[in-house]
Amino acid sequence: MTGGRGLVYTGSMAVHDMEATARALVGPGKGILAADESLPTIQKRLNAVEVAATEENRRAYRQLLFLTPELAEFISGIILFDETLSQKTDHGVPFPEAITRAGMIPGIKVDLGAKPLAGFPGEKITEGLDGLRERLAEYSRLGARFAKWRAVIAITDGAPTRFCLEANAHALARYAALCQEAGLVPIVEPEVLMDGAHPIERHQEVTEQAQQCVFEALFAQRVNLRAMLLKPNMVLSGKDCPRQAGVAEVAIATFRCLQTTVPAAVPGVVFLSGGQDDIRATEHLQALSRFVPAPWELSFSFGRALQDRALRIWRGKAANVAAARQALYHRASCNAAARNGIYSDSMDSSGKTF
Ligand code: 5MM
Repeated sequence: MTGGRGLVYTGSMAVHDMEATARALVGPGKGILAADESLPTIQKRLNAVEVAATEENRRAYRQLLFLTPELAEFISGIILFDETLSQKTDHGVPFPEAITRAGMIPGIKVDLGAKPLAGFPGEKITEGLDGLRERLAEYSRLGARFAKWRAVIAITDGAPTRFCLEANAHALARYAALCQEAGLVPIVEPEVLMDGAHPIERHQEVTEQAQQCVFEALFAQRVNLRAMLLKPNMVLSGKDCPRQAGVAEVAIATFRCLQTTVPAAVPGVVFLSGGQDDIRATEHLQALSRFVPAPWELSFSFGRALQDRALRIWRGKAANVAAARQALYHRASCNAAARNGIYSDSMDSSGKTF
């Protein structure tokens, strides 16, 4: 079977199914929960609330998130880490199946992390292409229907270099092409970090360059733009910049960047939160909704901005699971409302502990 732009279908899902999955992931009022922390990252997150990062605690924490009642009202899909894809609920149901039964779509992070880029001190390249075709076939067999790969771009005086942007874009496009060959929808994530003292204008300039490189590479490598999602950073002032841009300014800079770089064929843009305060991330999403209807759906694929409060409530105690789930449900509902342009401060100032 062949699809748009001559793609040959060899996986378990036809091209039109991938396009339908991509659209479902950005369906009305829904966004994605990123729960794909790698081992070092989940260790950091669990240790921060004084929980040991054992395999069982990682499983228990992910179970808390995934089995949150009615989460599918606001969450379309969940990104898992390799280990999690093979783990099971207390009742022995594999997580991908439990997520599907709950009405959400399971996905998988397939990159192997950002490593130092040889010859370019301070810059990083994301690895994981070797053997990826085989890993994707296995992930698909285990139930994943979409995938994610994150490139990490830092801003310093001399960085990012054009070489770093192009090398990461090339890898993102190689990954995306392999995903589509396997019938998985690729989420393409070029993250320009908010670390640094740069003004918002510099973040906008670099984000625009990074996204331009990504779409040039995707086009060159014949990726079907209708069967993928872009996961970008919002355009922000550097964390240590003395002047912090306001909410409206962030929304305008972020939208202008997308307008300049993202073809209309892409069904959706799902923002990462990148270490922003969770409520501020929701406010930014709400401010971006003023640009709707845009050529693409504007939604979220937050990790920390959805999970942080739930994690801090849980602290590894079974007695706290219900309250932690309420906190996750609440943040998901706020971000879904923000997508629809109907979030208001009052949703977060109702006196609840979360
Ligand atoms: C959940 O964190 C993801 C995995 O990070 P590591 O590979 O560093 O462990 C990360 O890619 C995440 O999906 C995105 O950055 C979005 O999460 P945030 O917290 O930025 O919204």
